[in-house]
Amino acid sequence: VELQRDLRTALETGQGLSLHYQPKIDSASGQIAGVEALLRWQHPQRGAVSPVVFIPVAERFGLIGALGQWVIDEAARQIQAWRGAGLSMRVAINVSVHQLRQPDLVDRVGEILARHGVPPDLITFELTESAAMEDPSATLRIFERLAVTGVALSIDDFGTGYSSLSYLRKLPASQIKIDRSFVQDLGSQSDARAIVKAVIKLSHALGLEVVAEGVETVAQQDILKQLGCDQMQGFLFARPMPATHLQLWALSDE
Ligand code: G
Ligand code: G
Ligand code: NA
Ligand code: MN
Repeated sequence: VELQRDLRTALETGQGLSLHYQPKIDSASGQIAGVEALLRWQHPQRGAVSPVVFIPVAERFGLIGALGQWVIDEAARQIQAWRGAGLSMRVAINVSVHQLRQPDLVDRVGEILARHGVPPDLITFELTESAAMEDPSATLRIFERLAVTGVALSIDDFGTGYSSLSYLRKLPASQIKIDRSFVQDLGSQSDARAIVKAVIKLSHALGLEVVAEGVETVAQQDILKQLGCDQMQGFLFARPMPATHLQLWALSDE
């Protein structure tokens, strides 16, 4: 109860909420291909509270719509600030299935991007595979409407859900992210390698770009490169960081 009250206050004042950004690295060039925005909440008494804790609270108490909009708004503001500094950065935003169910989501996205003057192709929405599969036909309908606004769509934590080939083919997504559990086992378990290899082949056959998440070692990086993975993300390259750090990181990388 206390957390939801404090989260409500944070949303009203904007205090304590921020976005961190983790690079996605292009496998071929080694350059930054974009970033994933990750929400952070600094509670006035408790300190940092994980989104794993407060996002379910927001969902339970009807705050997820407002929280999700805060994230999109802040990401859009940041994209424009970076553009002003000569940095054109693609930003991926996580959305939960509760957010997708907000009837005005698509209109709000359009409104926020227009208000900030952000080109829609700089925005990607990430939805987990298991969330997408909760109600596949509803997800398909909303993805189709979102795609019309010009944003890109990505299937997160791929391999942990149970999507069928025919469903994947229908979704207007342009990217899948291989769940980090498979990446972790790449060096040690031959079945993980077989799965990742098959997922990359299948995704490419469907015209999808593949990102591996949770890359922590050079050995994992080498295998992923060899298997043709398009982009990588993980602590090997960079942790999620504040916008100012990301800007320095990205500009020094060029
Ligand atoms: O960055 P971290 O490990 O703390 O993220 C934990 C989880 O919270 C991840 O599953 C991540 O996708 C989720 N998460 C982070 N930011 C957001 C956000 O803005 N919206 C939603 N829905 N989930 C987020
Ligand atoms: O569920 P999602 O894929 O959005 O989760 C993002 C979370 O994964 C973030 O909280 C981020 O901190 C975490 N993360 C990013 N890279 C790595 C990594 O290399 N190893 C581990 N263990 N976690 C990572
Ligand atoms: Na994500
Ligand atoms: Mn993920």
